[in-house]
Amino acid sequence: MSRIIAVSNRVPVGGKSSGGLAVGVLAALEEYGGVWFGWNGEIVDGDMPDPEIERRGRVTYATLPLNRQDFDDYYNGFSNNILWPLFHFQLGVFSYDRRQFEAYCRVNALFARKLAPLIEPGDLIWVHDYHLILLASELRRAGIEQPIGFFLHVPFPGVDVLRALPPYQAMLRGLCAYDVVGFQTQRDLRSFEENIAQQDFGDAMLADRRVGSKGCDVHADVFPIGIDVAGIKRLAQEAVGTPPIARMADSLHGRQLVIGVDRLDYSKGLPERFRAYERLLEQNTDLRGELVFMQIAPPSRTGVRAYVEIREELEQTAGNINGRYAEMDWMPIRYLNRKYSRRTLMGLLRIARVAVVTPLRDGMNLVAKEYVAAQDPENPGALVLSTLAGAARELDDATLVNPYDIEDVSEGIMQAIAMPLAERRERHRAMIEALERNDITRWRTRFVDALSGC
Ligand code: ADQ
Repeated sequence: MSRIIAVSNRVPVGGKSSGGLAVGVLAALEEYGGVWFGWNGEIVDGDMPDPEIERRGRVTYATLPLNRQDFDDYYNGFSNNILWPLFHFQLGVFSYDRRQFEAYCRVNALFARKLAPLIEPGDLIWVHDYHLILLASELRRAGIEQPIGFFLHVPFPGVDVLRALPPYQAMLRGLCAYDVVGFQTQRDLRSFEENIAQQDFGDAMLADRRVGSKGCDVHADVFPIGIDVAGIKRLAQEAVGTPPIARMADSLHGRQLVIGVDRLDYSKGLPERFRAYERLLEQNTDLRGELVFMQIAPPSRTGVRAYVEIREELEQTAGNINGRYAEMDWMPIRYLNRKYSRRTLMGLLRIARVAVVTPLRDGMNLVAKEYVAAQDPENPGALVLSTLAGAARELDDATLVNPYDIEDVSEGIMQAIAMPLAERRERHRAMIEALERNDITRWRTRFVDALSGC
């Protein structure tokens, strides 16, 4: 069995992470063992040193700090202020800075140089996400000949959107240097194919899962990320008896819990969601005092202005709604900006009667899947899910809503609250089956099989 060398921008060594990539990669690496290479979250003033190696169970972590300038320009700049909004169709947030692209190229090259000595014959290299699109070409330049695969956790934009990025050709060429390129949904794969076909690479061929043209020959396919269904079920069950979940359940005083769990990010549709909940209370006076909406949103990318702004907006909106509707013994919204252990989070999902997962765009969205897996099959809650999350493809038995349409989201929540037990059970059964068919093991196995077939 080959070793897997997973590479991602950020590696959360032994720490809690509220990011979907980390959850997926860790589950895959723990299963078969391997190396996880990337940034350790620290910032230094001098040059990037060689990676520190630390073994924990089946996973060897090889991590290094980022230089301050690279943190600003490669991480906050090109990755999170240029590629992230572009790939999430948020052109209003997107702005371009050539210096930041240069930093992106520099860090991809540096990562390749630091990683190359750790690679052994027979290894398979699996690169994750939009921060490292240029890594394969840099690794090839460093003499690495082993198969290299890339998985994009976020959506891939269509031709018209991607062309807003001045160096879009360099990014497409970067993707073509991989042996395997994986996407979350068919829609993303199609966008990639269209981009290649309309590129100036020469005549493009799209056949047999090979996307090819003069300058590109790559196995491109859809690998929707899954979850560890049985593990989450177990965690959620165990959590119910623990003090934090028991205290939380007590504090509801028999009211129904509506929950949202997302990194604090403008792509997650949080202001729209808050307003939809407000509309629900506005239009259904009988629900006032009967529901508690808890939104958990740990801050992320606090160095990027758009994230500071969305945080302020949410604090204000939550404050306004509470100010308008709260009673002495009832607070309509509980808004929490912190991380929780996986167990506590799964316990909270289990006791929630409704989950609202309404991103404006999302590659997949693991919280939607985790909510379904955490439910008691005898008395499951209902999921309100954005049609613009990749997860809507597999979870089409959720109550699907357009996240931009506040009325639609508000009606979706209402429908979920009122859903009869028999219908909740039926929908839950269908969704669990979909999750079990395509769990985290299948995601990893299919990708690694495709890579080892190269
Ligand atoms: P994210 O945008 O981070 O992931 P998501 O898929 O929902 O979004 O994953 C978040 C993960 O973090 C979940 O496993 C969740 O349980 C956990 N989490 C969230 N809040 C937390 C908290 N307060 N404390 C602890 N844990 C918390 C990116 C893409 C997604 C894609 C994933 C995986 O943007 O579209 O689904 O990668 O590919």
